[in-house]
Amino acid sequence: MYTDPFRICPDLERAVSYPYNPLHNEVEQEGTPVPGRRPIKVISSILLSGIFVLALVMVFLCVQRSQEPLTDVMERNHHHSLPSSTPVGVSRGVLEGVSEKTFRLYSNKGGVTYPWTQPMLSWQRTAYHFQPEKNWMNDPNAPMYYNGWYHLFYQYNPESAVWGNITWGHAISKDLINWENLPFAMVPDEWYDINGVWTGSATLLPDGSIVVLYTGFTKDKVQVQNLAYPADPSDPRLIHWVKYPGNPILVPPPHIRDLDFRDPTTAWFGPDGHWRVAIGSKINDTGISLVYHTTNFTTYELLDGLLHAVPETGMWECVDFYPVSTTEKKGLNTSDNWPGVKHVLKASLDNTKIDYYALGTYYVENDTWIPDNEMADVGFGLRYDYGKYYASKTFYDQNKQRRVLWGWIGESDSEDDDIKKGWASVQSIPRVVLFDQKTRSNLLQWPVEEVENLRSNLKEFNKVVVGPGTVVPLDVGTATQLDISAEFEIDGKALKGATRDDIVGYNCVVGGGAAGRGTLGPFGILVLAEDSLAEQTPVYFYISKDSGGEYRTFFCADQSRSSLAPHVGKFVSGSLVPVLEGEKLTMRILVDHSIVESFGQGGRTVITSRIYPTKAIYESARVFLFNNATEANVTASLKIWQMNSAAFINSPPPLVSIFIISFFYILQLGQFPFLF
Ligand code: DQQ
Repeated sequence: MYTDPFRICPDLERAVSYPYNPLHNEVEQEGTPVPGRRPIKVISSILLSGIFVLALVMVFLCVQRSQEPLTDVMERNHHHSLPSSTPVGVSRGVLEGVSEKTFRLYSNKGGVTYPWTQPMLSWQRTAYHFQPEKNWMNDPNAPMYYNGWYHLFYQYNPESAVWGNITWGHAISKDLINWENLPFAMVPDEWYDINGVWTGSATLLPDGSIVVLYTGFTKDKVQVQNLAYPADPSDPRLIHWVKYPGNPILVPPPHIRDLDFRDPTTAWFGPDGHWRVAIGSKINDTGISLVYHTTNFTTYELLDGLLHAVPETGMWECVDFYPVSTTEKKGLNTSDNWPGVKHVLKASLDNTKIDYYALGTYYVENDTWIPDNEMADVGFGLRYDYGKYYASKTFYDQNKQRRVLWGWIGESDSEDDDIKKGWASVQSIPRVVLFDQKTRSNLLQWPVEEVENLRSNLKEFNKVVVGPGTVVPLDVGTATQLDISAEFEIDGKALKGATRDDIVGYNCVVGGGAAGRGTLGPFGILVLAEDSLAEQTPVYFYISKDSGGEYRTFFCADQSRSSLAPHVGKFVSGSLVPVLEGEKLTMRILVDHSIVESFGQGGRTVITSRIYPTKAIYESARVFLFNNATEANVTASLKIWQMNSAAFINSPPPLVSIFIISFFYILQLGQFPFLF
């Protein structure tokens, strides 16, 4: 059975002796071959050998493809161009009523903005983040675990590296890290989604069946909600999908504009026997979440009240709503609700392209949600990620009792550059989400444990002292695929002596980045830095005192010197990070070519940086410790692993599948499926 593509190679090793043993034994035991069976044996041997050789070749090709040098993939993509009617650099998505999909800052310059070479662009492609082989991708859709496989669907443009023609791409994985790409799950081919099969979510019903609700953009440019389900639920790979013939199942209600009604959530079940689904919208400039009740997923009742609304936050895209346990370190199913459970409400803000969340209490009797802290309501308070991260979605992984968060990491280079490299966007490393039982005021996000299987060649650095205004190179070899875990202690005398004035009013964005010097920071790690430090991406802490004399710690990432190319996004991002009494300062950084995901204090504050170096690439990329504080010594201990590349294979064509299936059938049962 072709069930686990990532174990193809070990199985091939076993195959060398196993299929031929029974024939050999039969002759040995009985002395002479069985009369009358020789023709079948001959035919089957020839067939088996043929299949074996073909399967070997196909598997080899399949695996080869996944390991194909990226420059070759680039070469193939290089000739790809936009449909002639699609000018480069125009706004994308806004006319259709969704958030801007182009990085506008540098996309309307009318030409390639930097003399990128193919090796430079090839290097940008990630090695262990999920991305399709080519073209445009945005939101993660309907993530789920079903019959042994993790499924990820994603917004995809099969024709180009810019947003448009939105189709559902589909990939499956055994471990959320190594992926097999499958045929498109849904394409825009019905009047109710002909202008785009937009974002949606999956709900696993108690009887094991799956329903998917998604937004379709109709032929008349109206956002409607549609229902879809697997054509063959016994297929764990869920290859074929059926759109419900009665679609659309929801159209915008009278008080909602046609362009402000999208992205249905995973449904949750209430004690009254009704399922609830939330859908994002806005009224004037107030972002809202509508709630519908249903018992059958084909007919719905809109509630008069709203789950929640926040003035001046604009359209809410990709609303997510789920419970978190305040007592246990495990995830909850979306319908779980009992005393002590808190609910997370997340909205992706069309106006700012930021994912905001808040913790609060859900009242199932009237389907409303109230934030714990009104001053930090959705749209004003906590963000999942202070870098490039949008349109995220969680799912409950019943396989490991955890809630897993996916997020779309878009580009911050120009469209011309995306077209040249042939692809745009990646998905973040999936993160486990937990309520922070220590602070009780934020979530913790942490890369799924499976990513640690890619670790190799650990290098440890113990108690390295970094003096004020110095950098210390860390010899880790090639530094473009790393998992870095670091701990920092700051000189206690300097900490005590810090005056309030020289550090007051600090925040990551206006604090001068990693070059702005205070008594107690910044200090941290330079990743993707080349020897002269002309290109570097600092990830760092900065400690300040607030007006009451309390220490406040910031966790920041500075992209301002990340690239010598002028026309790419160079932001300084980050935020406050809670540090409790007795805690050391800790950070974890995943470096994967042009993506750097940084987790401060166990995932209390997270920053994703999308960077485009020109020199700090391949063997020239290095790692340094740095301390730009004026007075404090910092002591750092680090573990740094090289990260292997994940496998990403494309689904073999049907004929190849037959050979491979036959091959594995023979391996497992010792006989050819069609002859005996
Ligand atoms: N992306 C989808 C919409 C969603 C937006 C369209 C968020 O359904 O609102 O590609 O990025």
